[in-house]
Amino acid sequence: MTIQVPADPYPWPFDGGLDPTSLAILVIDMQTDFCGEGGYIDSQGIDISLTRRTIAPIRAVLDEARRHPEILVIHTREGHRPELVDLPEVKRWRSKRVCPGIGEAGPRGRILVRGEPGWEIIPELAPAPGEIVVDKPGKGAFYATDLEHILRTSGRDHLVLCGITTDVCVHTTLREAGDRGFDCMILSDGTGATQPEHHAAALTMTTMQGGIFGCVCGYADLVRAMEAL
Ligand code: C5J
Repeated sequence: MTIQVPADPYPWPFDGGLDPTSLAILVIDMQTDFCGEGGYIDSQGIDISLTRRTIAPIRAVLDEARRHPEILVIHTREGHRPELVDLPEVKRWRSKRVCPGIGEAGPRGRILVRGEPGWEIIPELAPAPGEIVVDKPGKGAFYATDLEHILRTSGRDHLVLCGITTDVCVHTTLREAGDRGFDCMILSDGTGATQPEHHAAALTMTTMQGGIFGCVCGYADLVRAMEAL
């Protein structure tokens, strides 16, 4: 039986049925700095319920994916080395314009610095033993990481993207993946942005022109499809 996810604007994957051996689930940057109390986003006065709304949907997807050992689960973390040698000066400068910037002290340690409490993945979505964690210095998960090498080596052509934020790290990764020939699907309720209109626009941009960057579905449809594997 061929199982496809009823996504918008095409049933996913585009080239046949869902195959756990070619599927990877990317959980992007579910770190305290982006969705926890005292993290980077919270320190900017932004309502973290906008990013925290993704936790339950992602958890449901992970619970089901973990029942299928052939599905590859990859978590990413945005962050910089403590010496900040991998932090471009312009990124540091921009980040300081609204609140304590990247590398500076915040309530959850130095902001977006590897090893600090704020940089950790939130406990609700902690990687399970054996799941891959990719540390990235940029917004996209392909830049300056071994993500592409891992995906190619393990034969993954079909990527599910969830995490935060829809308009920044999720969309940058989506675009990087599309140019590399991966068939991508974003979870509409498993992603979130600091401005709801940006979230909506990022999803619309994905599906325009026949699915210029991929397609979009709700987490429950993906879970149902995985249950049927
Ligand atoms: C941001 C991210 N928003 N993970 N990072 O700076 O989207």
